[in-house]
Amino acid sequence: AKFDLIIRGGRVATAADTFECDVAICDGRIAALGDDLGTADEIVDARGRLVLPAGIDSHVHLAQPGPPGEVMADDFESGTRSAAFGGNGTVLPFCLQRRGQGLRAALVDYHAKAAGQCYVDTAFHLIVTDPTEAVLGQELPALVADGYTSFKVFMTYEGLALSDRQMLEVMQVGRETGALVMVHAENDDAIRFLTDRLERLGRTAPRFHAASRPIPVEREATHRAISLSEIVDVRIMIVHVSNRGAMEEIRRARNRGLPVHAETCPQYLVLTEADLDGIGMVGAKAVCSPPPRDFASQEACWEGLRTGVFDVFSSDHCPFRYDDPAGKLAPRGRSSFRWVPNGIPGIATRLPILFSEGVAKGRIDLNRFVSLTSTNHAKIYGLYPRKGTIAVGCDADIAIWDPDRPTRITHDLLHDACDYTPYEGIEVSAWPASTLVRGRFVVRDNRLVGSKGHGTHVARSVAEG
Ligand code: DUC
Ligand code: ZN
Ligand code: ZN
Ligand code: ZN
Repeated sequence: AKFDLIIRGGRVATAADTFECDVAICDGRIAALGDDLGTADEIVDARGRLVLPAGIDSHVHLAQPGPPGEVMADDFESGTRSAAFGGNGTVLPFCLQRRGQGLRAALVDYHAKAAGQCYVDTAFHLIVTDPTEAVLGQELPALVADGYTSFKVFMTYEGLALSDRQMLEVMQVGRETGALVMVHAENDDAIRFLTDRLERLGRTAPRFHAASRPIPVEREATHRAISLSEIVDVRIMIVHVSNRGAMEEIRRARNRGLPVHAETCPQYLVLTEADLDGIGMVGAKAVCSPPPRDFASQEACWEGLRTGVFDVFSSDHCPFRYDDPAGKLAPRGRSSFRWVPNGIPGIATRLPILFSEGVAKGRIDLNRFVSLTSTNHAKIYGLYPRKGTIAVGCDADIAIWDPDRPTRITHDLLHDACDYTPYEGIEVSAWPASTLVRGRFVVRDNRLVGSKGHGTHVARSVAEG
């Protein structure tokens, strides 16, 4: 046969266009688009379905080491499996440098954990926590040249946070290499001050997590991160933006022509701080940072998705089991929210939530959905045009959606290794039924058919402006 596979009769959408056509695949790549393409070893009937670029989730944490006793729920196997069930073809997990550790050494650990385990493709970002002279002068520039073209810095968390001076030093490497610097923007001193004060008042339940990191904490740090980036003249990405105040800082910076990108996440669209309430420790299921805010903040995030303040929509999948002393019920977490592991799962629910709340409800159109969930991730993080669109020559990373498949989110649909989803019970109107990675079905009609080890690590270029 002329092709390996033809996906026939579906409605194809890219970031730019929506059209009906067949998609022919050969040797893992898209070989032709059109009608009457000829013969193939296999024909898949996609009539009545949407054929979209597979999701790229550029913000996930898998098998990330934490403080002693804390274990992340998902490793590379379960995390990439869940990603495939949620319509994703590529995920970008973080490789965390531990203090005292070199970046190369950290990468060796992560590659060992990921090797042969992945169902979808991966590409690591680095997290710089210890910017020594060797890291700044040698390791980072060499790693950017090797295709690790983005790194994250933290402005908060003991053991992770960098000083402003250190941020500037790391940003300078971004400037010199063309790499993108991702920033977790929250004011560490303010969080500590507020946390200490809450604890003195006995306000230690999970719901006080939100009060310990109010909007000004995030807005101030966002402003400062932008200012530091302006001093160095480097492109940055403000990750997991939760509210209008931080968003306005970004909008102003962009209106001044600064190269500031921004990301928001599902938790800021469909959760609020009320999800941190509940009997006992149940609110710990929604403990993430920045915390979910209020309905006005949700509306602000939708506005940012619509108007282009946000370039990307990612999950920030950072899973800890709930009913587990190595997870959300860590013993010391019962004494204070301060010790509850920060982060929530969401790698499989990101796309159905945005499709359903966004496209189906008329807040964004289908092409914007594709840019926010795939194309822009590929462009900003240096995977384009290999990934992120449907065009001849691209990797055949495709999600086939049932555009009209009302589904109630339950944890058992997600196939991760966590034991809950913060989105339990939410009704979505559509679901990605099948996911192909480089021309092979990983999930087919909601069943796992791929093999772990099909997913490969992808080197990235420095991104387009
Ligand atoms: N930041 C993240 O990006 N993920 C989880 C926790 C955090 O603070
Ligand atoms: Zn072939
Ligand atoms: Zn973060
Ligand atoms: Zn994260």
